[in-house]
Amino acid sequence: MAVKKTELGTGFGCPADLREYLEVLERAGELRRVKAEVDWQYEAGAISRLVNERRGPAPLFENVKDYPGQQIAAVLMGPSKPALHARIALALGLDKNTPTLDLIEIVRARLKTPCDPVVVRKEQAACKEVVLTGKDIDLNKFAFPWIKETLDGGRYLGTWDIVALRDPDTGWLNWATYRCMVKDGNHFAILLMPAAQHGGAILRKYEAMGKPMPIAIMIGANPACHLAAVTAMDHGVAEVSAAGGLMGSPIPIVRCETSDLEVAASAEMVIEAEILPGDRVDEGPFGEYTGHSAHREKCPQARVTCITHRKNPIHTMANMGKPWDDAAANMSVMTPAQAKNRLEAHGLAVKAVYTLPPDVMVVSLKSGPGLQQRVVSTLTSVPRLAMRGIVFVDEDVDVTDVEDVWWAIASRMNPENFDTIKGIGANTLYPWLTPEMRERKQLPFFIIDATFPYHWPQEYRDAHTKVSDFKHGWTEETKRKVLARWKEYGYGDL
Ligand SMILES: Cc1cc2nc3c(=O)[nH]c(=O)nc-3n(C[C@H](O)[C@H](O)[C@H](O)COP(=O)(O)O)c2cc1C
Ligand SMILES: [Mn+2]
Repeated sequence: MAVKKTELGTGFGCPADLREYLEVLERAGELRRVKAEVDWQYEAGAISRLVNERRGPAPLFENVKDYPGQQIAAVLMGPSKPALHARIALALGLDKNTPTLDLIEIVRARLKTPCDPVVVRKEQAACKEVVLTGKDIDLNKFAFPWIKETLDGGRYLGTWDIVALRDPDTGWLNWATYRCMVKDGNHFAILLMPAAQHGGAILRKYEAMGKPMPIAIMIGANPACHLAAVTAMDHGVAEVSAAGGLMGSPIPIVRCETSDLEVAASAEMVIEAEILPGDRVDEGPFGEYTGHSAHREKCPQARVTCITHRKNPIHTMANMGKPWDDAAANMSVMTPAQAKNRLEAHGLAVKAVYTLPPDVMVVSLKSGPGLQQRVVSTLTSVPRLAMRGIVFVDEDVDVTDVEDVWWAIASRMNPENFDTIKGIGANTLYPWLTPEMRERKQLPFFIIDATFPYHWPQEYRDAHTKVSDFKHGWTEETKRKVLARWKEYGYGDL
């Protein structure tokens, strides 16, 4: 059985496992139980993509064709309405209407106080209720969805998953979200991007030693673990300890059956596997978070060595696409929190950081000598913190509001303040790459500085840069009068 939260405490009142999270979502109106029979092939995918696009409550498919007793939960941290990040706030034990920038500040504080996990015995771990080994291993027994009918190359067991790997030199346990495509009953392919991500770097070490790499895929762990697994942590940092910090209590973990990897004891399912040196297989194509499909590529192949799961396991699905999805919604909180902490650690003061999809970081600050350049070098030093480009705006611009950010670029950017840095990115999922960039896995990075230069004298600013809007165009007295009479003018509904 799962370790009860009373035994460990859940610190900030975060849900202790996926099932508790689903209850929290339901109470907050953020979950829809889909009782009608739904096909795991294409149909669940089509529904959950529309839910993303309409920012509806997360669907829980209770009646999946061919798989009685198994369910699929989708869009678990996708965009909501009116509060975009409602489900992420609930995952963190907070009010669903917590404003985005407050959410980022809270995450920032919690990331500064990591909490190491606690190892529990196999009998205490819900993820081991059923253990399948040898001939009983068959990935086809499970309701893994084929998401996009005309874009995806197959069924995906992992989209909203956590992949556990261990650094063979230091013992560092890395947990990260990487997509996994089913190949046959006991093989899957995994997208481990070699240059940008920790998983690819760890695999290189095993392959250099000519050793198989143990790997374990968690499906449906507690939500704090998923938030940590998508965050660009520093090299050597265990995401499971960051997850403990997010929860305010240690994450119960348990040892795998066929390796020394440790996984979340509360997970719905754990797929243990190994990657043999140099074993590659086609992965993809896959409709991705860039809002475009990503090509098929040779990727590492994993051979399943054991599957453990809860009775009646709940599978999970992230449904990537334009413009918002689980990745964009949670990374727009987690990545800025991590980035702002890093800037703070380097003594760089900025007002706010946000990530607009896909992968554009927006930083508001009081422009200063060399400040923007130092922010760029600090953020680009960690792959994934700033992937595509950075937009600098003045402090009066709301970084979370696309319209405000675009207005700042369109009205304030001197075209001479548009820069590129050649060859620092490594993400090959972008649709705009030239064949050469794809081949070299080296991408340019853009910098848009839409701030007014810090050295302009006040007199020059006053003459040219005052904002023309309600806030700045009238005295407080006139604005108060107009607001007081607003209903009288016939605008009570606005
Ligand atoms: C839904 C979702 C799917 C993702 N899929 C992948 C993937 O297939 N490959 C990848 O390299 N990163 C993927 N990511 C991004 C990584 O999870 C993220 O960059 C994380 O910080 C990587 O962890 P690492 O630094 O330990 O490698 C995905 C993120 C999300 C939210
Ligand atoms: Mn990592």
